[in-house]
Amino acid sequence: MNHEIDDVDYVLHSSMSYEMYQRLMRIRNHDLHKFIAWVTDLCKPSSVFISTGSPEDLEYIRRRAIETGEEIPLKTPGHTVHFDSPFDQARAREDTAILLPGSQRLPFIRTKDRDEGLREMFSLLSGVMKGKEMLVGFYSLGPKGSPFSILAVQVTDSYYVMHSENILYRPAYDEFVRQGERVRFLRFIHSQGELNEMGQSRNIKQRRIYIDLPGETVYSVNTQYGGNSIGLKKLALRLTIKRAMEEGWLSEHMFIIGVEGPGGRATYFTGAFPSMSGKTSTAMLGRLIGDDLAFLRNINGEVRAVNPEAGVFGIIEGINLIDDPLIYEVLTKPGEVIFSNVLITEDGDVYWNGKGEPVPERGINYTGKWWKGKTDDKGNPIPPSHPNARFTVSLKAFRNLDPRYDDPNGVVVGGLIFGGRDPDTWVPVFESFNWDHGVVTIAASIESERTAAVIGKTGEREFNPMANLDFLSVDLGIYITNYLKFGENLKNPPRIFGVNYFLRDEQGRFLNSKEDKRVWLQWMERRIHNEVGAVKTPIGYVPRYEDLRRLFHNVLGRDYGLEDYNRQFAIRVGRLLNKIERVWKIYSEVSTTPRKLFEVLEEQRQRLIEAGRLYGDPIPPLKFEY
Ligand code: SPV
Ligand code: MN
Repeated sequence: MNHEIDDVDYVLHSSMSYEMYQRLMRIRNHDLHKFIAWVTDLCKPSSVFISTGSPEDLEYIRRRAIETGEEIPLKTPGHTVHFDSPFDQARAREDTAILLPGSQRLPFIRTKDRDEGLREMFSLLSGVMKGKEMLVGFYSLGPKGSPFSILAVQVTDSYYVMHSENILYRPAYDEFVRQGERVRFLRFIHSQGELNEMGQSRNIKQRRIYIDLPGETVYSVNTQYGGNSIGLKKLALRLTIKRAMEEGWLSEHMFIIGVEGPGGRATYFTGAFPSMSGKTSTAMLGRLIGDDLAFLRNINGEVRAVNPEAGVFGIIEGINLIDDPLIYEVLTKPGEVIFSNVLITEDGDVYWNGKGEPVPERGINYTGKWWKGKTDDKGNPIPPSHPNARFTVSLKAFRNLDPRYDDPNGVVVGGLIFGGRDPDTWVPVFESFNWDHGVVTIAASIESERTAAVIGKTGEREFNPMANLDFLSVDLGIYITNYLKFGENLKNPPRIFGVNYFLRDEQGRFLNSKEDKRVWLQWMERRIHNEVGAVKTPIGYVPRYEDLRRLFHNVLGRDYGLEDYNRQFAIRVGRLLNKIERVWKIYSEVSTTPRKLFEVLEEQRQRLIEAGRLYGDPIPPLKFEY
């Protein structure tokens, strides 16, 4: 099944105005023309808008988003709110699948027979845009004209989706025109489907997100939530991971930041964390390049990274003046911001959970009229804003934007950070012995408690290698093999660090305060420049007490007690061994797991057993050699 249509030119002519036709024809790429003709023929929109990304076109989309009610303007200039259905507030794992031929299956990945999936999708999309305008946008994932970059076309019937993409991605119509026949592009087709009286997707039961790897196309229907509908974000990630495997690079769910060290130098880090586990708040502590996605390539033996995005689709809950002053500023000053699933207050402002203001008595949220004490059908309280409520804003709005955020050559990565919500196993910060050790025992071993970023019960411990499991489109073993291989040809491989902000005591109290991560970042920065030593433990290098004491003093102006150090950085032998067992079991069920992974895990197991025999469990870090 492919995008074939008999008379491309006739279909294009008859479905759009002459001006729009000419815009499309300026891109001399027959594949593109065929594709647009095919989608038009399938979805049957009443008109087509081809966006060139010009200021007028961007303004048109903003205006239509408001006129159609997809967005509601607020009193602050540039601010709008979009509401998704109460049943469409997060990524829908159950409705998302990778289409594969026949009975092919991939461990941990929802797959579906390709023919069957396409048939179902085409029937859902058939005539779905009748009476609506179909929007076509052209974007570049990554800085334009960069060896990292990948071009993409979005087709949607939602002004909100296109408005979001105009903020989040680099417009690239001109690049399509320039490259013409040479363009190879990713394709995203989205329809919000039928809407209810609140303008929300009505047929959530028929929500489907299907990823077709051979056609490099993603289809998404009967959904509006950004993570399901904004093609270039998590849907593109499935396609770019596939390309990365074919071409030997890494397409990752990571932030990119520059951490300022002594003398104002910037050392660049990427960081992978499952959603809602401290990723954005960590990113804000550095000079921002990206908060969610990264392309990493080996360029002349160095790892370099770019952000495929140009904006932030961030979690808003808990953002307040004290904890996140930089984001708070962006969300409260005039300028283009789309809020989603927050509360609109009576005076046309927004309120979200944890904003640091008294909860309003009433307002409007994704459930319609809202008042304090409102409950759902089952009697559960409805909070003013959804825990996964978001904001969409350009990177350029941030004061801490790194000057090299759009550098076509990317930045040199000094360290990769991996973290999760782990109450009882990992220490707050540690460094692997080397690339392979880090890839296997840190990155590929992430376990994290589930959060509201995905539909389902929160709090369960989930395996989430590289914080990328939800987005994998290739066999996990092959993905890990590619990671290990990537490290082989590096002259000076980046360091790999694990962090854990969520360590708790027996009473469930956090062992660290929110700002401690500033110290961990500074420690990692010094490690990369070989300016601090470390304690060698069975799981890797752990900070020395005196270094942390100094850093706590310099960074936070606070004393750091030896007792805290011993508690936080104790090596929890039993729990670490249990973790190895769980991770081992998982990988042993994946037939493509590289042997190296088991070797590295086995070495770690032996080190832990030996240390446990010598020093007991847990082991205070001072027991180990300095
Ligand atoms: C995440 O949940 O990891 C996000 C938002 O960054 S979403 O687009 O839903 O994936
Ligand atoms: Mn994310």
